Amino acid sequence: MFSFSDIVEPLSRLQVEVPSWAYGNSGTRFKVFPQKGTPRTPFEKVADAAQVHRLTGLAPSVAIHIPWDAVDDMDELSSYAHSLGVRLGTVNSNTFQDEDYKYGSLCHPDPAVRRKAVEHNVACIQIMDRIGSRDLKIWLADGTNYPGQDDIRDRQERLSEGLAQIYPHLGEGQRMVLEYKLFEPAFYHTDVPDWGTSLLHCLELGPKAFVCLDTGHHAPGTNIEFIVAQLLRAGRLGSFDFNSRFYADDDLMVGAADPFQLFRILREVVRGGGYPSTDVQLMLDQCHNIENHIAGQIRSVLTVQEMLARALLVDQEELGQAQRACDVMAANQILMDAFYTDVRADLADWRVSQGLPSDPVAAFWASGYQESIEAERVGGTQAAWT
Ligand code: PSV
Ligand code: MN
Repeated sequence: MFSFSDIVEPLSRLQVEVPSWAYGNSGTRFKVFPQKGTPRTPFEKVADAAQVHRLTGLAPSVAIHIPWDAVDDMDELSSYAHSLGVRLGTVNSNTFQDEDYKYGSLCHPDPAVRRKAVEHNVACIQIMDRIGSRDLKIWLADGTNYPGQDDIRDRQERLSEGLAQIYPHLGEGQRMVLEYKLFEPAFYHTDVPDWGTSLLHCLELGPKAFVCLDTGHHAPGTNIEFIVAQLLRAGRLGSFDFNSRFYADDDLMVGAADPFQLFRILREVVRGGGYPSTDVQLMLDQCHNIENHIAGQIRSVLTVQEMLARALLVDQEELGQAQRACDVMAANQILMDAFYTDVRADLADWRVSQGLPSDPVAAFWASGYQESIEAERVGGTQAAWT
């Protein structure tokens, strides 16, 4: 096993993208509990996200969602982000909150609705051009609730056609990441339910299309690290939406439910060459329904760092020897030793060496930032997931 000093260099290259929507209010279909100081504008969301980077040094970019984060002048939002030491990252399109999308977007039976969804994605690419984003993330709520409601096969054809109309708009260095999700909001079938479906569409589209893996979007018990290995083999793992789940798409703080799973996933990312390369965008996709939005984000990026550190501690050479010798016990022990290594004190020291607070969550509470936004952000409409 490596020691902490061996892994400092690769570890210090970690960048976790945070989602603008994590700073808004969110909840369940039963209740959204508003929090004091919640941003009312995309500028305020970016300001909160910048706090996460200021205190951790790990979160230099903020993913935006269109139209939630559309402002008259996107350059201004981008410059504002830069002035706070962060930048705008992935652009997420939204084809799930307009009346027209009741029966789907890119898969809708009506060509006019499909055209509208294509045009929205093209408009998102134009925003990417302005603000210098690399990735367009497409997550579709498309699907059906009842067997026979629509033709599953026709919907795949429509999807393929729609994606092919969006794809040519991607410029040099830009990519499309197609996210899959097992179910919800559709309950019978979903048009992009799994990594295989996403991958097939990406392969059809061309080299700028990649799969986005949201850790909350699988059936319970799914071996997610296997999917990671497979997509990296195919060169098509584009990004992660990290979060954690106990039951469905819970969007809880990453690592909260199963830190060992997060470790296994990150180890497979390292093993497959997905890190420290930045070709795999590590992003959070979370909702903080009951915990403070900013503190929840800080904790989450720190957890990714902590589990990545443990994953980097695995000496691949040593593990490979045990594996090739079919030494089951030794191989498993090598992995578990890395997982059980407590790196928290080393990480605190590393932060101090970088001029960062040793305990970023405590530093956030001590900074007075929360009090200041609670005092300033009075009136207006608080941002919310819906
Ligand atoms: C809905 O499940 C979802 O959480 C997807 O994971 C997207 O990434 C996100 O919303 C934002 O559109
Ligand atoms: Mn997601």
